[in-house]
Amino acid sequence: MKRRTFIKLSAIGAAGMVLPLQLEAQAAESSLLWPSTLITPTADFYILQIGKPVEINAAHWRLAVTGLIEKPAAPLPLEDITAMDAVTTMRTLKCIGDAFGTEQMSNATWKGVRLRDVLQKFGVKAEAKVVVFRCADGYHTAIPLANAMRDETLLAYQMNGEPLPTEHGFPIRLLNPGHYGTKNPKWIVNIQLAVQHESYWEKRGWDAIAAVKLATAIGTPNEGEKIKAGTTYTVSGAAFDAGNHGGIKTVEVSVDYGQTWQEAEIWAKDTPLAWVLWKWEWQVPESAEPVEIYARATANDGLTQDEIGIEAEPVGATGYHTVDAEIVAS
Ligand SMILES: Nc1nc2c(c(=O)[nH]1)N[C@H]1C(S)=C(S)[C@@H](COP(=O)(O)O)O[C@H]1N2
Ligand SMILES: [Mo]
Repeated sequence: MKRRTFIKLSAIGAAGMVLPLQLEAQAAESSLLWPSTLITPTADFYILQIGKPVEINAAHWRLAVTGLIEKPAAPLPLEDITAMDAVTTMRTLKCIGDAFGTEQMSNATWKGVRLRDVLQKFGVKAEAKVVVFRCADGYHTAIPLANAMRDETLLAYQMNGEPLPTEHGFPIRLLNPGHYGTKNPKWIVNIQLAVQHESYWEKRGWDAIAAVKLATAIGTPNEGEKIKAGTTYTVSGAAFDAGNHGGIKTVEVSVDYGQTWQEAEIWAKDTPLAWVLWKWEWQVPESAEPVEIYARATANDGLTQDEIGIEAEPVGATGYHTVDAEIVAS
């Protein structure tokens, strides 16, 4: 979707959305920001998979748990999963292939059960090292058993208060904290305990662990945007570390090629497993000239993003997001 269409849709979506309390005050003025809401409306949430989304009939769907388990049992119908203790939480997903500015990053509120609770029904054998997810579209991916057992690792069946939409993995998808989209499989039909597994994207050269890297995205201005000289312009965006560096501490913006940095205001945040949204009021100079906007984040563990970046393939991009804009006479 093109950025401009996206902004319009977000603004419409935001009007009908229930915002967390601390955001209500900002909502009115935030329509010129991107992202403009902490929670991405479901209709605007990015969608990515190897083929077409799979339409699954919940009545016929079952979740099989197989492999190195102690207590083989019949596959679980959806009702058995939704009857378990549930967790509701905010979680941002980001694609490992997301070069800055491509917007393959969105945030939602999800409801689901702990993967650990499901695995414990079947008993995990001591020799199991990985958990393999096989999906209805032929996708398959594995995560280390230690990740699977984390408190925050969920099998989600709701997104933003509704059953998971087809595009996002109905009836069940994995939410694997700290890891890029590749490790958050949709349309799961089989969970297998195993010693090792080579996943779909690993076979094609991408990283097996896929830990999210500290990253900052500039949402406004757009690439090539014309900004009026002498006005106040709000530079805005999102920053995310998926909790891998203790969460985002500060975001800074530079309009002089990184010589000086100005601290942005973090105007919306929730858990470290969700992005933070930031904005910075820029007193645009009087002179018409090209300008390059840089943004970078510092995490709570002290790590600051580096100017020297790496390409997304194979482990996920690092470096600053930079946007070329133009100051024009008003
Ligand atoms: N079954 C299945 N799950 C999948 C994929 C896929 O191709 N098939 N793609 C993964 C990738 S690469 C990403 S970035 C996320 C995107 O999730 P979303 O479409 O809900 O945003 O789904 C992940 N889960
Ligand atoms: Mo992805």
